[in-house]
Amino acid sequence: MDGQGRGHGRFIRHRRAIGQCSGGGAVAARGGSGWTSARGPVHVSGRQEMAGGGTGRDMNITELSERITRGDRRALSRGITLVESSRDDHRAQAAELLDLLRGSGREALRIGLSGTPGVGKSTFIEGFGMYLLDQGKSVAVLAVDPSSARSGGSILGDKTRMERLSRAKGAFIRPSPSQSQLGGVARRSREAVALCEAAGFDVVLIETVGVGQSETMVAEMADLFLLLLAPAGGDELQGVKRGIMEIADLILVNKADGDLKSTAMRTCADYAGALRLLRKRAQDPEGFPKAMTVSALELAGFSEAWGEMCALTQWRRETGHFAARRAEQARYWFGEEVRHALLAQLQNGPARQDMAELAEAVAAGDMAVSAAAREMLSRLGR
Ligand SMILES: Nc1nc2c(ncn2[C@@H]2O[C@H](COP(=O)(O)OP(=O)(O)O)[C@@H](O)[C@H]2O)c(=O)[nH]1
Ligand SMILES: [Mg+2]
Repeated sequence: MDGQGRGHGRFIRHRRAIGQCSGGGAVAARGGSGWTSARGPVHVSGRQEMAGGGTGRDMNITELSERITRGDRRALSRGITLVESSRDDHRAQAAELLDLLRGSGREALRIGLSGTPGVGKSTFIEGFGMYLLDQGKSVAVLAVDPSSARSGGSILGDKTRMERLSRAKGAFIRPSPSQSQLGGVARRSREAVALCEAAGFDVVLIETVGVGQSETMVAEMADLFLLLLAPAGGDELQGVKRGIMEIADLILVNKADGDLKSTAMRTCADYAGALRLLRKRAQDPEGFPKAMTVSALELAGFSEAWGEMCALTQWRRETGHFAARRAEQARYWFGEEVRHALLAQLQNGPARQDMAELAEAVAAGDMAVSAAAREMLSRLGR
């Protein structure tokens, strides 16, 4: 009861802060068109700077949030570094920052992009990113890469393939954080997406390598999920996991150029057929999910693909599926955060001692497993 009362008090204080912020945010958002001309130089950060960025513990979160809302790239980078940090004090600051920015009233189109290494993700992001800039959209690129701990960041390693985009005004590229645990990377990436959104980007591209769970996690933070595939013989169609097909909104068969073009068209037809066999999803209008061909190298098929993305997004907005999905995603990440925090609590601090103690009691036959587990949970609740 006591704890609840305290929590409620904090909630009210936060709401007041957000109320103030959303007023300012709305003004900033209206000035959004002005923001385009005020774009600063692109800041590509591969370095793990101190989350405080030199200001250390005195970093003013309110000021940081205001600077992010103004589209300040350095502030955005610093904010992302802060949310990626696992230090307890940084986590608290990150939570405060995200809570303040929640009131920005801005909404980017979040696009997840997945595909196996070599399929052309980096080439596609470079070309498609430039295409979007030409359409007057600002673009942020983030990566969720479970292997980044080993490879040192997929986007950073691929920067040569994103040379133009990384230098372009209106684009922001952020390499993946160097954490090894996928869940951790994904949770923080989702917060980085929120920061980019608050900074006023029109489109946030979230890249992930097609490894195990990472697509599911990216799909849980995206409004649209694109699966990039290579032209292939019929046999390889079986190689794409059904689960991944099921979360795709658009399958893009890349490399539809030169000698590969006819193979790409056949592959595309195969996938279109396979998509039709999947169970219909409520969030899709007739004809979706769809398979199309593109050539990231020749910059072909982008306007068609973007047209489909816009059509799908518009339909989902009008039918309420867009907002419903975001609400569902918020629920999902809340659950993830709590589950993770509980596990961390079990593994650290006094709970770890309690766990060991009760495990011993169980091993010695002094307590039943279920009774010991109940005892453990009640100790956690204290
Ligand atoms: N022919 C052709 N090659 C491409 C295309 N897109 C990418 N590639 C090539 O495929 C290779 C892998 O591309 P990359 O973008 O690094 O793939 P990633 O590993 O998915 O990021 C590179 O040699 C690219 O030049 C395309 O549309 N057509
Ligand atoms: Mg790449």
